[in-house]
Amino acid sequence: MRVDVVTLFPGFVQQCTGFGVIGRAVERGLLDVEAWNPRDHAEGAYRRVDDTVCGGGPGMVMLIEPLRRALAAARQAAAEPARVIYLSPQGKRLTQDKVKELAGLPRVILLCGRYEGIDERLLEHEIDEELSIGDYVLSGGELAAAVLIDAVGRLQEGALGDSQSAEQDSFSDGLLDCPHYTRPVSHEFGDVPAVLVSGDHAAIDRWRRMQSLGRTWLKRPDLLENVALDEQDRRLLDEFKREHKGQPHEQDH
Ligand code: 4GT
Repeated sequence: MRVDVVTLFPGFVQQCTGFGVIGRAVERGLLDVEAWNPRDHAEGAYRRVDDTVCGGGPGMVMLIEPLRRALAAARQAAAEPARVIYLSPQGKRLTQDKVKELAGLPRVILLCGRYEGIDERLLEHEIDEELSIGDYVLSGGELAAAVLIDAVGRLQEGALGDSQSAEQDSFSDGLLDCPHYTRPVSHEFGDVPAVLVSGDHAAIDRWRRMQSLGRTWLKRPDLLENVALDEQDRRLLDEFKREHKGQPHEQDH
């Protein structure tokens, strides 16, 4: 998959994709991340990319033309059609379902805003989709772009060492992940749950499913409204709730 990022800080985006799973995906050619700087497409000795807000008020707004030309250069750099995405707090929330959809595309172009944002007319003419990574304000779209690249990059075929690890992620089936343990089995902080060292794989699968259901019920009950639980799931969740009775809740709801 190819990701082009239109940003005033190309170095920031490149640095963000140099480590761990994503760094390896880039090295293996599973993911190609290219950055385009609107300043390289700006005019005049000062290469202006912004101007004052029409109507008055504080801050600056990114100019149409440098962005338009940077976007055109990015589009022309590869043959595949690209979905153009603007990252902003006004966008639809990025979810794992959306991440899966984007990970299946050959190409996306991410537009990063700075200052007060981008002239609305450029967005109306050039943007296919507007996405937000959450209900908070950042000083620029670059971190949001890096989040999106990480989330879609790790889903590229061959990016994760264990082919199963993406399917076991939180949210991949609409539920939170189960707890994980490693050695030592016995520790001052407590023991690893006995079932996990029992060698009984069916029992381990059941326990993990029960923990996923139970933790989702405890920590993110809103997620449970959007998953269809079968008979077995309902039994496991009921069992979790029974065992959980009397224990302190980790979060109020
Ligand atoms: C938040 C998000 C984002 C910003 C988000 C335009 C100028 C937007 C600064 C930019 N803040 N971008 N993508 N929650 N700030 O996704």
